[in-house]
Amino acid sequence: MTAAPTRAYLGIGSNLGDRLGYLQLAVDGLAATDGVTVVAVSAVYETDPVGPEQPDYLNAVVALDTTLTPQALLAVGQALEAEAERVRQERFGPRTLDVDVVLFGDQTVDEPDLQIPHPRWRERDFVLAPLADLGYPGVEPRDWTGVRSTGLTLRVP
Ligand code: GSY
Repeated sequence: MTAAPTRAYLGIGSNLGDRLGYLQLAVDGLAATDGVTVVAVSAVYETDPVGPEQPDYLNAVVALDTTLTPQALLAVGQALEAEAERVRQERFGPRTLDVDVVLFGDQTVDEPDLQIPHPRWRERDFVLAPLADLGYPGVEPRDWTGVRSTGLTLRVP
């Protein structure tokens, strides 16, 4: 018997190089992962950086159903970051690809390397705007700060 899948929401962001290409790499990689079904991908937003001075980000949120554990899903995200040749330098600094497990059903995780729900998701308009776009319950569209529509979209394979 297989476990019932859990609906999870992953934030993806890029502010170096081919930003849209790296976001698409993340969506494609998630869709190709055993135990993951990509359900929907939000619109792509251009967002002011939160953290040290650095280029603007492209951000989106991926809704998926998964039979993986939160830790295994985190590992998938980290492998995709590595595939995008992300170099870990400054904390909160620029990156080719960031994949964050923001929400995982109604589960909470509090481990050194993984906190779910993401501790700052309710303060981050670059996460809330895409979640509102996906119709996430309790997140209503409003005037977001530092978040601009781009008209760009990501393919769901
Ligand atoms: O936490 C995700 C990486 N990140 C971002 C981001 O994705 N978007 C914006 N706008 N600012 C950010 N600062 C960090 S760190």
